[in-house]
Amino acid sequence: MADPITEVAQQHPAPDGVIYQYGTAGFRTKAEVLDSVLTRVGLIAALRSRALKGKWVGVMITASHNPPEDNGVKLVEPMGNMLQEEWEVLSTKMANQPAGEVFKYYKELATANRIDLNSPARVVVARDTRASGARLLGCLQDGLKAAGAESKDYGFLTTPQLHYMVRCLNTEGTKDSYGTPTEQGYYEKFGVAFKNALRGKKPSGSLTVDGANGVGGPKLTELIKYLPPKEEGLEIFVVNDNVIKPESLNVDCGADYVKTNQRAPPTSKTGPGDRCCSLDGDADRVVYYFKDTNNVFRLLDGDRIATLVASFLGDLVRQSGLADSVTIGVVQTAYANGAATNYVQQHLKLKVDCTPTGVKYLHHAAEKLDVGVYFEANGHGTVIFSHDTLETIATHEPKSPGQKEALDVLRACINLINQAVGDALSDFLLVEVVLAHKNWGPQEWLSTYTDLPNRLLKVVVNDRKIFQTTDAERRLVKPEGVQQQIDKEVQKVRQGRSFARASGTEDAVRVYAEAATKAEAEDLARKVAEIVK
Ligand code: NG1
Ligand code: ZN
Repeated sequence: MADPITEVAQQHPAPDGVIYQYGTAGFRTKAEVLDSVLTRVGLIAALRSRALKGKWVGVMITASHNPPEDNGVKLVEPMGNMLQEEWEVLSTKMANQPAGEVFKYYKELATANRIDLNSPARVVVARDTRASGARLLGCLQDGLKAAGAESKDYGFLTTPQLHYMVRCLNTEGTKDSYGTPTEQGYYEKFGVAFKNALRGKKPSGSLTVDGANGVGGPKLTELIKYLPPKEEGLEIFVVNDNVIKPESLNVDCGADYVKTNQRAPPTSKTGPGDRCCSLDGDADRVVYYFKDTNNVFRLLDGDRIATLVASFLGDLVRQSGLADSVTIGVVQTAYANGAATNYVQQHLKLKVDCTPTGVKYLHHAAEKLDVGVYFEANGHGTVIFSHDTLETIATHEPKSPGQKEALDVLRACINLINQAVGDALSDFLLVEVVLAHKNWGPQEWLSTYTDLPNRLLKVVVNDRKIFQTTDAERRLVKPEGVQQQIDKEVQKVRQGRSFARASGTEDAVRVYAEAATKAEAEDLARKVAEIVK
């Protein structure tokens, strides 16, 4: 009889000819070819937990903003961070082993990483609302069982909720305890923090939240029960929350639709000045938008959230009397609008770091700062505070009632921010707190700076792997000569900036261009797309 691991690998064979890769967001592709991957991710998760002396690691089954027929899976480290890069490589190798080789590779990994295969392994699992989720969960559990891992299934959760659970489970009962590892614990923590951060300020009007017909909708409906009643707090309308019809997930709604098409979901019925935001399919991304008085759609994307939050935290730090001991920095990618970068550097006078695309790079750069505000333009991000900074803020003695007031808000904001990972629910509550304190509506927020017109294009090429970049993906080193051609086009337009890079999640090259006018930005993007084609 075969050993249990070979047996499950053979029960869930990989289809011929498919090559898998653990990319910026884990494994992600058509759900129908993912069974074998899930089983092997079960094996890897067990090994990863054992390598970490039995700490809980997480497995999230989701394909975020991708279409309903896709699915994916990503691993979560014990503190709620994304999987270590070295293990991404091992996961890719495991996913591509022939079934007969899986057990051998499993043992090889154990030997190479000095893992005792009889030691405990603990894995927590959750999934989004995709139709394929239940089947893929079964494949994952087969892998976990074969590897002898203890597992905890939270059912449906947003991705950030799963990250939260992992961090809570590993810090339970310690001085770094992050919260109670239950859904209720999550809602209570963020509900209390929201109330404390508002400190009696009432957000103006209401907020309409588009749940992308994904898991974020019902989870937000639950969270609302833990927020202050609408008379004292924020009135929230949840729309596009149809999870009974999984084929509607991310279709004509959600953060990616809004950001890519620069328009509200067609079902949107809000009037001028009404605040709206859209989550993505697993609720780790959020973008805001509204119609101005001329009924023109206005987007407030991740860059805007970063600038709003950085400016607010900067004020609180100063008003608390902490300006000399705590510095704030903003981390962006090349997709950040040039006007946002300029605003942070020139107006807020804060440092900006630029990293390659992918939250793990931003998170890593933000970890080096006292307070690191990081957001991708698409609305994926959060704020993290260093250990020393948390200590400084916790122990600071205010010298006036004004300082105390600011310090109390700052401390509440720290609790309101999901520091494990970008979390659309926690992010939008934070935005609402900032707007309430500043007494701003979306128009005031938009008026802080004017975005440079820009265009993002997806170019299908023969082989995207030949496109190699440097300088945080802002310049191509290969294919040779291509960057020089791009530079030539960029120089022809005013305030021009453009770059091309291979997508990490789709089989395409993305071209970004911005310029002083819409026409120039569109033209530049088209020219650069022609060059890379
Ligand atoms: P790729 O496909 O590598 O551009 C996209 C997003 C990223 C990030 C990842 C993971 C853009 C331009 N790119 O990456 O920001 O969110 O997906 O979800 O939005
Ligand atoms: Zn997502």
